[in-house]
Amino acid sequence: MSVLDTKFVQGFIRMCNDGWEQGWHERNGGNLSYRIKDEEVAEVKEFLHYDNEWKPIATKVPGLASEYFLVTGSGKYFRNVIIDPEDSICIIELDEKGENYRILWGLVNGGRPTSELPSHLMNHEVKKGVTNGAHRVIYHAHTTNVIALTFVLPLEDKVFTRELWEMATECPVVFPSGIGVVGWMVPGGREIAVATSALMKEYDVAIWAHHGMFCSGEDFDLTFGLMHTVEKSAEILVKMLSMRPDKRQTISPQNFRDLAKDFKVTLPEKFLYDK
Ligand code: 2HA
Ligand code: ZN
Repeated sequence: MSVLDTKFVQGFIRMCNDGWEQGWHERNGGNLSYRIKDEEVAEVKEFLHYDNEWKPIATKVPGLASEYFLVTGSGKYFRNVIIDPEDSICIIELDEKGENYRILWGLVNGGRPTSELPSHLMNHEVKKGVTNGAHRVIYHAHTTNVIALTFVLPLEDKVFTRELWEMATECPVVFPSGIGVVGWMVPGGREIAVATSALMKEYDVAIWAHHGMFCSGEDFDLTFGLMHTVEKSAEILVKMLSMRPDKRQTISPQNFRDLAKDFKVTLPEKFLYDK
């Protein structure tokens, strides 16, 4: 038994590789984090090293005090995670104030957790709160078609949500609360983390204009599936807009209401506006 043999670490590695194979992780693009369950911490505890120094997170996440996370490393390539996970990913622990972290395992050749750690942790803090602890995965990817759309659609939650819902019938069932959009901001810091985590109170998906996407979910399957569904919908929209600028026919607001009834989801009326 080792850290790498555990189911949660295997699931994390597989998700990194799945994202790489989708083409969402050029060079060191994208990052992934998982809030580890207590029983999973117990499984790996004997392999953790508690002698590394505490480092500032650059934001405060008191709601995550003393929690453990599995995260990708800053500057590491998703492409390499599957062949050398111990070099590419790490387990960190937060202090009892949620202001500092220390590395307990991984990044054996040095390095630090993802440059987007403030965004990941602030999103985790919000999602842990609003889902009663159910959400555990935060995923950032450079999804090509969603990025392309941020150059041509207005950067408004209601436009991205509605247009992406219209591109595939299952979309409103997969992301019924909709999608938030952050205008262009400098990545890597607290400011973009504050903006993103504010959207995560309402949505499971946040788009960073001209950069990529953040998704939140309960487990690796749901979170990868969410990213995949939104990006596939964006691909259909890009293809559609490439054929002609308007739609000859589409899914109507009433169609969405009928779907919501049968599939037992709540679709906020603010997205079902007349165009
Ligand atoms: O390079 O994706 O947003 C990692 C990133 C930064
Ligand atoms: Zn990025």
